[in-house]
Amino acid sequence: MLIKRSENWQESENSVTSETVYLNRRRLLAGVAVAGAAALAPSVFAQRDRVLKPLTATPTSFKLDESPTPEDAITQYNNYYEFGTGKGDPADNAWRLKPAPWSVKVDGLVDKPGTYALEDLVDFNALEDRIYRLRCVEAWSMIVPWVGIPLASVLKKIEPQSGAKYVAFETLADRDQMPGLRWPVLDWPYTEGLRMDEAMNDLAFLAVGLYGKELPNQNGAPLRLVVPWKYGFKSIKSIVRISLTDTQPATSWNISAPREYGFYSNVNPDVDHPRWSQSRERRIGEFGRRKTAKFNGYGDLVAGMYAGMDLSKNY
Ligand SMILES: Nc1nc2c(c(=O)[nH]1)N[C@H]1C(S)=C(S)[C@@H](COP(=O)(O)O)O[C@H]1N2
Ligand SMILES: [Mo]
Repeated sequence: MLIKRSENWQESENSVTSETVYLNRRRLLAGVAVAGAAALAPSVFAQRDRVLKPLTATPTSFKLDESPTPEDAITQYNNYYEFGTGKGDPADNAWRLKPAPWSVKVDGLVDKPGTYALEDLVDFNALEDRIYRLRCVEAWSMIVPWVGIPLASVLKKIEPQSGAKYVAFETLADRDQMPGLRWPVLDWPYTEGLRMDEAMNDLAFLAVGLYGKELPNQNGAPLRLVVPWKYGFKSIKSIVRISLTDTQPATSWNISAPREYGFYSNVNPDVDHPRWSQSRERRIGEFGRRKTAKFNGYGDLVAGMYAGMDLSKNY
């Protein structure tokens, strides 16, 4: 029996400390730590140790009118349960992750299976800039300037067979690097999946960077999925395996709470989470709430894939 820790998930929603106050407190603590070098925690050192390399990126049409969420909010307020369930845990603990060298196992219904070095799977000369809105199931959102490549370009490289109907993804699960694995909060390794047409959609993206630099570990280095019309948990981090299947893959959140998290998880203001409304969201760094848009505002690009489906049943 899994120990359900979903209360933690609601924390940002209901806690007295808004994420703005929280971030200010983290900044302040970091400042204090730097001022008094003796008090500097090892993790603060280690976290700053990793020099993020700049990436060359080409702008595309995927831009938004809204300004990006500040970099320190994107990198200090995270969900990455392999490093702990608190929003600050990933930034504190993910220095343990070794994102290079990195390889990805490709298997299932593909003509080019094998273990690929990251650089052989992702063409680092063809990186794009994409500014996407990310909407978390906990009702907060941010605007993230990603760097990466379309998922479709990686799928073409591994040559899916005609019987392939789904793509399954797996995160690294290494207890030496990921202290959160000691707790059975989720079914490890973290797994996610997409239907083939969703995976081939122009918006589905594999990120290797943000703000023009390599991904920080806490954001899913060195390779993470970004599916902007779906709730944040579909955007699986630190991917070590991509499998093509003919049956719908199991996903970690669905296994942990099937009534609350379905396979599709499209952003939908009309379908409430059983324990809270999905009609509004708080943009990180702002007070007050905005209305949540169906498919997170990307409906013109993705709604057609769900024509004829009852999205209150296929949530
Ligand atoms: N492996 C893994 N991927 C994950 C998660 C996780 O806990 N483990 N959390 C998900 C959730 S719930 C969200 S909202 C996003 C958060 O991404 P961010 O921390 O880069 O904002 O990552 C998703 N990907
Ligand atoms: Mo999330």
